[in-house]
Amino acid sequence: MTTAINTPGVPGRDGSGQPNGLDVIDPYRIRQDFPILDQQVNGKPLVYLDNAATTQKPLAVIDAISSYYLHNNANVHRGVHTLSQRATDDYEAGREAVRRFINAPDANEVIYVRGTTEGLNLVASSYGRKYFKAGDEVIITGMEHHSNIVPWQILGKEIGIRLRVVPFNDDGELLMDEYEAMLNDRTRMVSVVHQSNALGTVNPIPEMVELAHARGIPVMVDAAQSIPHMPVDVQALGADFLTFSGHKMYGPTGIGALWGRAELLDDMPPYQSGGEMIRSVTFEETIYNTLPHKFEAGTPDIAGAIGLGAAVEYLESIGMERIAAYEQALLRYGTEKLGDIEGVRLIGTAEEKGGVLSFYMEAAHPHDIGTILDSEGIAVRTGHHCAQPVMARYEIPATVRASLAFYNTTDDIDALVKAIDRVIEVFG
Ligand code: C6P
Repeated sequence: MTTAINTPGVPGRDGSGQPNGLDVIDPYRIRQDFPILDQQVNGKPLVYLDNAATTQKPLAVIDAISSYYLHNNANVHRGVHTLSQRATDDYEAGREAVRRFINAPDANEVIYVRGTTEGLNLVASSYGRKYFKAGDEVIITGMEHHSNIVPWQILGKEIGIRLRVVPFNDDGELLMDEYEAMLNDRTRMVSVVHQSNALGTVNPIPEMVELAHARGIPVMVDAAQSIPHMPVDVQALGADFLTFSGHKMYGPTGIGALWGRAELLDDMPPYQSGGEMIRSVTFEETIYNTLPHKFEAGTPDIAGAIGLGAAVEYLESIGMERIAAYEQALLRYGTEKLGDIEGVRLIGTAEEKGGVLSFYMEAAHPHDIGTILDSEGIAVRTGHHCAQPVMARYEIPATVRASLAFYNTTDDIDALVKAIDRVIEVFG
C-alpha cells in the first residue's frame, strides 16, 4: 500500500520515496493570505479544521469588501450617479465571475441568494408550487443536509407530494440500482447533494442526471460542499439547477448563488416580491422583470456579491484542479493516520470522497471530544451536522468532523492525532 505520509525533509514524497501529491500546493505560503490562522487559541496555535461549516477569508476578499464600503458604497441598479454605477459594475462583475467559475452559459442564469439554503428553498417553493400536484414524487438521498429535506417536506404537506429517499451502503455510497428503480412517471424532481457534508461522499451526478433526464426529470444539485474543493462545471454535470454558499468557498456569509437553466427560470414565478424584481406596477397588475432580477427582490447583499467575486478570483488564481489534488493528498494522509488509532471509527469511507474526516469513538461523546480538541487549539465540528438521517443510518448520535481546506497542512493532521491520543488518555 502506498502511504501518503511525508518523508521528513522531502515534501511530496511518501515513506518509500513515491510521490504523495502533498507538494501540489505550498500551504505555508497560502496561509499568509489568511491572517486569522496565525493566532493562539487556549494557548496553542490554532488548527482550523471546521472548513465544511465555514471557511476562513483571504485578504483579497476582506479588501474587496472594505474597498466597496470605503470608496463605492451605493445602491445598485437604481442610480445614474457615479457611485451607484461603480457599485453596480462591481456587483455584476461578481455575477460574471460566478458564471465563469461554474461554466454557466449565461450570467443572467446566476441568481444571487443568501446561500445554499435559500437556493434550495427558492426552487422548491417557486418551481414546486408551479409544477407539482398531489401524488407527485421528489427523489432525494439519505445523505442530504436538512436544507435539502425540509423544503420538499413542507411542500409535500401543502400539496401532497411524496419524498423518496435513495439509501446508501455502509461506506456512504448511494445504491444506484435503487435510485434507478425509484425513477418513474410520478417523479417531478431529483434533488441531490454533490458532496455530503457529514460523510464526504462525492455522488455520481452526471450518471444520476443521465438517468433522470432519460425520463424528462429535472435535477437540482446542492453544491455547498463541492464548490470549494473541486472544479464544478454545470454543463459537464448536466444539472438543471445548482446552488452553493459563498462562505464555504472563502467568500463572505449572507451570499451565495443559484444557477438554473434560463428556460426553467423564465417560466418560474418570483420567490419574493418587492423592488427591482418588477418591470412595471399598477394597483391592478405587475409585470415582472427579466432574469436574474425577477428573483432578486429588494436591495441585495452588494458587499457580499463583490466579496464572492473576489473569492472566485482568488480560487482561480490557485486553480481548482490543484486545490482538489492537494486536498485529496491531505485526505489520504489523514485517513491513514486516523485509521491507525484504535477506537476511532471513520464514518464515511466512500471511494469518491472529499476532504471530510468524520469519526466516532465509543469511549467518549463527540461533544466531549470536541471540548478536549478545543483546549488543544483545534477547531472541529461535533454534532449531527444538520444531517440527522445520516446519524440514524449509522445508529450514532453524532460525529466529530474534521474538514479540510487547502491551507491545512500535515502538521494540522498530526496535531489532531495527538489531541485524539489525549482524548484516549482521559476517557480510556
Ligand atoms: N453545512 C456544515 O457544517 P448554508 O447554511 O445555507 O450556507 O448551507 C446549507 C447547507 C446545505 N447543504 C450542505 C451539503 C451543507 O453542508 C450546508 C451547510 C454546514 O456542514 C452548516 S450546517
